[in-house]
Amino acid sequence: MSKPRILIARAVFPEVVEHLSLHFQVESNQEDVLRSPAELAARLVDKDGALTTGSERIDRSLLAACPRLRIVANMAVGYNNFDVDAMTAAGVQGTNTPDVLTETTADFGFALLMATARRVTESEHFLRAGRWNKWSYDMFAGAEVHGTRLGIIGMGRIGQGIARRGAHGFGMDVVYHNRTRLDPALEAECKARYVAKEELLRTADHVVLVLPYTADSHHTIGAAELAQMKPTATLVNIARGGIVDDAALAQALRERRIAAAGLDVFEGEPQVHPGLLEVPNVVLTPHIASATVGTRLAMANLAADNLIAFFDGRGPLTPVNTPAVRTITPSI
Ligand code: 8YV
Repeated sequence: MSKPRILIARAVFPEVVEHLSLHFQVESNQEDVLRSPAELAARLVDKDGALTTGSERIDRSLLAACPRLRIVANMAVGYNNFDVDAMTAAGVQGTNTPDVLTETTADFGFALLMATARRVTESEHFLRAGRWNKWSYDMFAGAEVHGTRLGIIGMGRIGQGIARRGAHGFGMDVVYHNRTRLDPALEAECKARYVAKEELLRTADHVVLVLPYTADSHHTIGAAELAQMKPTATLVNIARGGIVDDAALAQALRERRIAAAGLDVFEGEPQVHPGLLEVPNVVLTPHIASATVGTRLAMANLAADNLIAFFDGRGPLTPVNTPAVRTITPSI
C-alpha cells in the first residue's frame, strides 16, 4: 500500500521533515513560501494530511476543495485558524500542540510583563540612540512588579504557569478571571483568587491576557475595559490578536490612560496597527512566546506524531475535535 500523502505547509526543522518522510509521501515548503488560501488549497487537493501553523486557515471552502484531506495537525496550541465545526462536519480531524509549550510561554509572558513594567526596551532604544549623557533620579522609572496585584484573564495551563511565577516568585497577589473557576486545590496551588472581570480590571496593577481567541473573546479588551483599568496599570497580551482592540489600545497608550502595554500578538499580524508603532510606552514582539529551540522542536514533533498516530490507526494524540470518519474520494 502506498504511503499517505502529506503537506508540511511551512518550513520546519529538517529532522522533522526527514522523520515524516519515513512514514509519508511528503511535500514540504522549506523555502517557507507564504501561500494564498487558493494556493494552499491547490497544494492540498491531492493530500491526505497536513502539518500547519497558525498562519494557514482551514475553512469550509478549503475543505470542499480538498476531499482527500483527513487530518490537519496544527503546530500551535491555539487553533483559531481552524473552522472546527466545518472540519468536524467534513470528517476532518484537527490536532494541536498543548502542554509542550506551557512553561516556555509562561516564561515569556513574565518576560514581557517585566520588560513592560520596567521599560526595558524603551530605555534600550534611548541608550542606542546615543541619548544617555547623564544619570538622573527618575530616568525610566517604571512600575513595581513584586508585591503588586497580577490579574490574569484566561486561566488555562499557561495562565496557571504565569500565576505560579507571580505568586511564588514575585510575591504577587494573583487574581484571575476565566469562563470556569478552577477547582479549589488548583486555585490554592496557583495562589490565585477568582474575581469578576470588572474587579480584575479595576484593581490589578498588571493585567495579562492568556485566553483563546473565539467569537466570544473578540475585543475582550476595548475602550470601555481600558477605561476601567488603573492609569498606572500595564497590559500584556500573549494570547491572540483580536482579543484586544488595538486601535483603542493605541489611543489609551497615547493619552496615558494606562501606563504601558506588552504585546506579542496583533490584530491582522504580521501587520501592526500604526498607532502602536508611534507610542513609546509599548513593548512589541513578533509572536515569539513559544520560541525556544527546544519548545518549537517539541511542538513540531508533537504535530508530526499526531499525523503518524492517526494514519497508524492509533488515533490522534491531542485532538481538538471528534469527526466521523471521512469517506476518501478515490485517487485524483
Ligand atoms: C505558535 C502560538 O508558535 O501555540 C500557539 O498557539 O501562538 C505559538 O506558539 C504560533 O501560533 C505558530 O503556529
